[in-house]
Amino acid sequence: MRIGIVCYPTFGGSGVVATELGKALAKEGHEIHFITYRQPTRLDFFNENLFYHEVDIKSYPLFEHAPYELALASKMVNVVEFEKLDLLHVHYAIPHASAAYMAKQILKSQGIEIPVVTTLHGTDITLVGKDPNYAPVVTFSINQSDGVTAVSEDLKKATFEHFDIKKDIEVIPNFIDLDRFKKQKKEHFKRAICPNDEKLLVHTSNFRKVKRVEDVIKVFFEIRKVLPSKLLLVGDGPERDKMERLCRELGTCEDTRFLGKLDAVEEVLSVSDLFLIPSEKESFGLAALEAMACEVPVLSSNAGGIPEVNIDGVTGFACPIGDIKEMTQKALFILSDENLPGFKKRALARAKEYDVSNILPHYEKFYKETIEKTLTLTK
Ligand code: GMT
Repeated sequence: MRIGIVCYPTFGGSGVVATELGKALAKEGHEIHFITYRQPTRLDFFNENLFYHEVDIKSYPLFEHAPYELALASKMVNVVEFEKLDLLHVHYAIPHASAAYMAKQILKSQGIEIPVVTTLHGTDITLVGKDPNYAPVVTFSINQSDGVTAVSEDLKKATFEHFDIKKDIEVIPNFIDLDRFKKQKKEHFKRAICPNDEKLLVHTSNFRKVKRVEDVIKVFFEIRKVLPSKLLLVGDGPERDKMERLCRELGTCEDTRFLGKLDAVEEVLSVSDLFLIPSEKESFGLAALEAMACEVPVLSSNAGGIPEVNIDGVTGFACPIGDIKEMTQKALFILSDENLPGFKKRALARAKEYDVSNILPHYEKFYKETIEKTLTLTK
């Protein structure tokens, strides 16, 4: 198949999933055309089946905000026409689904029928999407998509709750490439950070409010009182300054390191003992899956779709949002010498279920069905 993939090119989960999906499809022989405003962060290797089309956003003194959605729709029209695409797959509804709708209508006027698949990722539904300033367009463009997928059962449920959706939504969970995300031998790194064999805790995120990074620091503050441990915070975002100040207030700076954005996050995960993800909202929690693939148990909140991935009491624990006391108790339970090996083993076993080789066929099947359905309807 010839597939156009539209996504955010940044470190965010939806962009990562879209890029990894494109790379995996290209390896299977499909021709993949990424359409976005910058080279996706994870589009980091050459494959003869991978192409990248940059959306050029022209500004003009009259525009306070350059109309990205128009430039994107125009680019989609252009790429579908000239590359003879079979399908457009847009990740994150805003503004990709509505731009795809516009592109579809323009192409229709030229006698070209292009099926559109929209994948819902989380905040496009649970936070930004349901805002009344966007909701009518989000509802309309989801209903106009030829196929809709969501990354978890919980997100599917939330979509029906928040919007008047007339379409079926197929749940296709996120996935992981276990060839890349696996425990690596990085003991020298562990010794440098934990010279006295302390336990190593890690959190990775985009440091937005919904991630509740303050809970990571508070739980660590409590754990550190009873168990020698260190904390690594990977990523960057709007809350980072505040979090650095919180560490100073609590006096945990000595045992905490802010590593910023890291490409090779699997190297850090390889030496970690516990991954913390106490989010307020989380449709899936790809970061938790990446940790589990590196044999790291997960201490999470029970928000959204996280408990579908992190099985409570098996691969870690999923605690009530903001419950520092319970999170601390459960973290200490996991980190005990007798429990840790079992949690690590089960985390890896669970991650294996999400290997890309298991999930990719679901997307391929869904594409084929959507193409057939769309073409039958328009005959
Ligand atoms: O977490 C973010 O804010 C990034 C966001 C995105 O769209 O880039 O992540 C969402 O999509 C990921 C991939 O499907 C999911 O693993 C995350 O759980 C989801 N984030 C939220 O729902 C907050």
